[in-house]
This record gives sequence, C-alpha cells and structure tokens, in this order.
Amino acid sequence: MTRNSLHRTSRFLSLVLRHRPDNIGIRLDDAGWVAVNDLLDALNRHGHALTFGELRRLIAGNDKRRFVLSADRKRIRAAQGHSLPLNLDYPPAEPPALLFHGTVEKFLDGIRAQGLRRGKRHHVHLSPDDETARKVGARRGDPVVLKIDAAGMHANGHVFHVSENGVWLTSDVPARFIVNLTP
Ligand code: HQG
Repeated sequence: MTRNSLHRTSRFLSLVLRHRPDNIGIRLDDAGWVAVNDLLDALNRHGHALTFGELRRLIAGNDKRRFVLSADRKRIRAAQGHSLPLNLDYPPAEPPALLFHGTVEKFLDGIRAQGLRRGKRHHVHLSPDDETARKVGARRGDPVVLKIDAAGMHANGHVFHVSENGVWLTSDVPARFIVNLTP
C-alpha cells in the first residue's frame, strides 16, 4: 500500500469510527470500539481493502494518534472527535495549570459572548501546549491561541478528561477562564 492510499484510508477510517460506522455496515459499542476483524471485513467489502499489518502501520503512522487498539489488539476505536452519542469512558483527570485552544479571529466575538462551546462534538478540545493549539487553529486560517486557566476551572468543579492521544476534553469553557481574551 502506498503512503497516499494509507492516508486516504486513514481519513475514511476517521469518518467511519467517529461519525458514520453505518457507511460500511458496522456498529460501534457504547465506548466506540469495534472488533478489528469485523472492521477489516467491512473495509474489504467497501473498497478499502486493508491487512492487519497495514492497519497497524496506519495507526502507528497517524500524525495525531487518532486510532487506538485495545490491549489485546482485538478491538479498535478513534481516540476522540466523535459526533456519535458515545461514552468514551475516560476517567476525570486533573489538568495542568494552563491549557491552550487554537481558533481564528472571526470566532472571538462569539467566544467572548459565550465562552468556548462544544458544538456538535462531545467536548471542547484543548491542547497541552501552544504549538499544538496553533496547528489546530491553522486548520481554519491565521491561528489565534487562547490560554485557558485550567487549574481555576478545575478548582471550580469543571471536569476534565484526557484522551489516549493527549487531547484535553471538557464540556465548556466560560469566558472568564480564558486568560488572554482581550475585550
Ligand atoms: C470555535 C481536530 C464561536 C472553536 C483538531 C473552533 C482538534 C466558537 C470551532 C479537534 C465558540 C469548533 C477539534 C463560540 C468555540 N463562538 N466560535 N462560542 N466556541 N468556537 O472542529 O477545537 O484532525 O469542532 O474555537 O486537531 O477546532 O479531527 O473544534 O474553531 O483536536 O483529529 O468553533 O479536531 O482533530 O471547531 O478541533 P471544531 P476544534 P482531528
């Protein structure tokens, strides 16, 4: 398999494991897992033939570690980013003092008025460092990085989770906890 076709399959896998398992006729369990064998069979039937070895290469080579194998390597799921109503069962975790959110200028008025909202996703996504947040913002244009007083939120009862691939998740971020949101 070429790098290009692995990349294409990886994007398709994001779609299937986060949003549309029905596209290839599979079901995810309540925590987003599916048996690797069932997934490979279904991908085969839908024009994305893949061996287990290629799947492992795809998982290891994924820039954001979007996919995770279970410890026994029999099941797979997306680490985060779902729009399906699942419970990823990440335990609550104590966040670092500061977290970062990458966005763009045009969203700042909305963020000032409402704080960070999760929209269609399960959570607001926060990055552990400025550089990662910059990349997230750059998906939409000139990035603006917001600094979040995560320690302050945590002290005020906000619950955080951290995904297997290091994304910090929380339900919403009230504007008062955004340290550098200029009026
Ligand atoms: C903005 C990618 C107006 C928010 C990334 C963001 C991430 C508001 C956009 C993951 C707002 C939502 C998630 C408000 C938030 N008013 N705009 N009140 N509150 N926004 O894509 O964080 O490649 O749902 O700033 O790397 O950009 O998919 O969230 O710009 O980890 O693995 O509304 O997606 O990962 O956009 O990205 P998104 P996000 P993957």
